[in-house]
Amino acid sequence: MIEIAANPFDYSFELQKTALLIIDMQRDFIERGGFGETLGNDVTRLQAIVPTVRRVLDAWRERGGFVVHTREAHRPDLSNCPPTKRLRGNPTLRIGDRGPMGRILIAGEPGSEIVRELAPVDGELVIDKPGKGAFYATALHDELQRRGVTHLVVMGVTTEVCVQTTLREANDRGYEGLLVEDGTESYFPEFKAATLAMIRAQGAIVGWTAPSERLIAALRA
Ligand code: C5J
Repeated sequence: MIEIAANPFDYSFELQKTALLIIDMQRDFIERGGFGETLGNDVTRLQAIVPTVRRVLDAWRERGGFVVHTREAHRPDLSNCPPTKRLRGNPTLRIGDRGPMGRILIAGEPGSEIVRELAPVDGELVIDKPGKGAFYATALHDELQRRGVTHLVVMGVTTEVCVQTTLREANDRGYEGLLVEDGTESYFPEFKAATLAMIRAQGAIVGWTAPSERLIAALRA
């Protein structure tokens, strides 16, 4: 059993029953010319967490833990992208439009790939998801159940959109979720802070949060 001092109280997990779930660390959100930037956001905020996510990933891999990566990626014919999602807001390029890294948020396009530093390796599961939550319209729950996973350690972007939605979906399905505080980021610092507070409020109503250094120290102890 691995135990870390987390918020609002200690979080314990068995490595064999826990997945490291890395949400949407894709070029489309993190690099210039992708979806995040077309919406008018400063992507450097998200780039800044890549080394931290990599440090946790390295420690997790060293212990032989199971890793799941998600990508927000739609079918090329957009049949799993509701028009309401595509038409929302006023981006310079919409989902499916061609940008500098290929078609925006479309599976198989360069922009939908996970950033090079965090690229999946053999044995890690990659889930393409059409929604914000990683459980919606994907095989994630079945894949986790098949492996006996009960706990999820979560990182990725963006904190208040796909990360928070996934943590709430996980909570409803009975998983114990921990969000790595400096392993997640938002284009809006105030939204990140509010999300961390909401997750751990009321006695971990959605889940726990903890800084990466505590998780890494516990993994390497
Ligand atoms: C967004 C995500 N922000 N991965 N997607 O649209 O959080």
